[in-house]
Order: sequence, then C-alpha cells, then structure tokens
Amino acid sequence: MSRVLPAEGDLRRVIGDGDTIPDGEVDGLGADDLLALYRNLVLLRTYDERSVVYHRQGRIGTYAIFWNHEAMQAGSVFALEDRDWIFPAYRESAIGLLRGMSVSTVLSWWRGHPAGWWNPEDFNVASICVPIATQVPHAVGFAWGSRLKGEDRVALTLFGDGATSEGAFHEGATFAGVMKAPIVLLCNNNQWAISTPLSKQTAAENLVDKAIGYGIPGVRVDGGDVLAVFEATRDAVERARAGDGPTFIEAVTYRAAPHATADDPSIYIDPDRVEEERENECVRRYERYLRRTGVLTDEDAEAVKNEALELMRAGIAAAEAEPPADPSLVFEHAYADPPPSQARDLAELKRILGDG
Ligand SMILES: Cc1ncc(C[n+]2csc(CCOP(=O)(O)OP(=O)(O)O)c2C)c(N)n1
Ligand SMILES: [Mg+2]
Repeated sequence: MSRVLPAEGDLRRVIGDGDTIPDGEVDGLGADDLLALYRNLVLLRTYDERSVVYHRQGRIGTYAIFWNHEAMQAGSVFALEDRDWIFPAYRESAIGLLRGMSVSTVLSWWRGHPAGWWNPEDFNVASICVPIATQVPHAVGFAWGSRLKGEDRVALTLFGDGATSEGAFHEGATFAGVMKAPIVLLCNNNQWAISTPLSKQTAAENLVDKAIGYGIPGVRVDGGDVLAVFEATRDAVERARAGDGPTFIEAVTYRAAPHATADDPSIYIDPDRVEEERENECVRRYERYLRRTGVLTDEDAEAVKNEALELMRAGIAAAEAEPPADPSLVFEHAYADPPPSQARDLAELKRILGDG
C-alpha cells in the first residue's frame, strides 16, 4: 500500500530577502554547485531574453516566454542524475540546454526547422509537448516501464497550473500513484493558463491538495527560489529511487511576462502584481543570495553572462546557416499509406514556396 503523506500547504523557502527573512542553505551543495546552478539559470535567462528579440526580428516563430520560470527548471533538473529523464512542455523548450543540447537545436525547433528535432535518447530529454498535459502520461509510462526493466531511472515532468485540469494529468497521476512509478510531477503554478486565472481553474485552495486524491505526497515550494525547488526535487527523486513512488511538487510563482509572443496580457493581468514579481524575479534573487553569502563576485557574474551571450550569438548563426528544410517532411510520417491527395498537397505546398 502506498503511504499517503499529507500535502504541505506552507511554501518551502531557502533564500531570504537580505533583510528580515534570513538565508538558509541546502545540505550537500558546495560553492562549485552553487555557481553551476547560477550558470544554468543565466543560460536559460539569456536564451529566453534573446529569443524574444529574435522573434521581434522575424528570426524565430511564435515563442513561449519562460522569463521568471528559470528557477523551477534549473532547480529541478539539478536534482537529477544524467540517466534520469525530463519530459517538458513548450514552457520548458530550452531545458535541453541543461543537458548539453546546442542552442541552435532549440532555436531551430522554434524556427520550425527539422534541425530542431533531436533524438530523445541523446539527452534523456523527451520531445516538447504542446497539447497541454500530454507529457504527463508519457513520463509516467516511461518511469513505470523503466522500473519494470530494472533500470535505476527517475522521470521528471513539468506542466502548468492549467494542465492539472486536463484528463491527461488525471490519468497520469492516478497511474503513477497506483503503480508507484518513479516520477516527479512538477507543477509550475504561474497562476495563469493564458488568460484564465487560477481562481477560475480550480476551486481547490492549493494545487498541491490534489496530490492527496492520488495517494501521493505533495510539497509546495516558492517557485522563484531555485534552492527550494532543488531541495524539494532532490527529496522527491530520493523517494522515487527508493521505490516509494511519485511526488507532486507545486512550485508557486507568477507569470511576469506574456504567455507567448502572440499574447497581450495588458487586457487581463494586474500590472502592479507583475511589477512586484519582476522586482523579485528568480535570477537576480539568487544572484543577490550568492553575493550575500560571498560565493559570487562581480567578475564571475560578468563572465557567466558573457559566456551565455556568446553561446546565443553562435547558436542563432548556426540555426540560420541551416539549409532550407525539405517541405515534403511536413507530410512524411503522417500516414503509413498516404492518400492520393497527399501528392497534390505537396505539389501545392512546393508551388506556394516557389520550390517546384
Ligand atoms: C489540449 C490543449 N488544449 C488547449 C491548448 C491551448 N493552450 C495553449 S497554452 C494553454 C494554457 C496552459 O496553461 P498552463 O497549463 O497553466 O501552462 P502555462 O502556459 O501557464 O505554463 C492552453 C489552454 C493546448 N495547447 N492543448
Ligand atoms: Mg500556468
């Protein structure tokens, strides 16, 4: 029988505010680890900020901004071993960078170019899921299968607050609880599903309360506190490895940027709340912590930022140097036995592209 732990309602935090709330620390993390985590945060932040610019310049397509979500992504991945798998959604499109995927691969994905397709086994990072919550049953099935094969692998899947209303989430979480799959269910609760606020998403007081219904423990952390996210994920990974099954982590944040480049949140969001969140955004918050604790110098910070910018410059150049994609790839793999209309459709597409 699975042991049901009560869901924790209180937000776990490690980073203080430099004033009345004292800084904590995480056992087992040395200065090198803290700096590696900083590098990962800056890499994601730089990727995100440059991507918005590239979108405005017409160099990538519509882009799902993850500004202020970096702590949830970098913190949780830091708790994994390389053999563990990650199942991302569009909000975590660049999470592969933390596993050595090249910037040009991720940019190519957003350019709709096949150079943006990767073999999941190369990085233990599954394909990005755009249909909401579909990555959850993929991840749970993978974790369970992996366990059946006797492998020592944990899966981490990330999804939004809106995703918890989807059937796919329910099916995945139910199955994970019953089968004790070695999985971490990490909910990025940014309090919005495009323009739908959390208050219209659920009548539950906290999303973490849903965990109880699946018979799995739930933990609530400050999603802007990279160390709190890391620690909670590390605990969850330990439980999973020990055969104790899944954990649901609700990481609480606030979406401080548009849903995506095609969205104009000014018609539905509270600008004061956004401003408050931007003041307290996760990368600078961690940077201030590292400076207070004497781990980060100005020179380190400058070097880390320049390195990330250089990677981006090289990444966009490499993505743009890719030869144009073969338009027939749009149709390939769609049918085992293509209908006769497909040849006509392809010819039409090539005509539109001036390619045939
Ligand atoms: C099955 C499905 N329904 C609807 C959509 C359209 N859609 C795209 S993003 C989104 C909101 C999802 O919100 P949330 O799960 O909170 O994730 P967030 O975007 O905030 O990270 C919706 C409804 C979709 N992609 N897939
Ligand atoms: Mg959301």
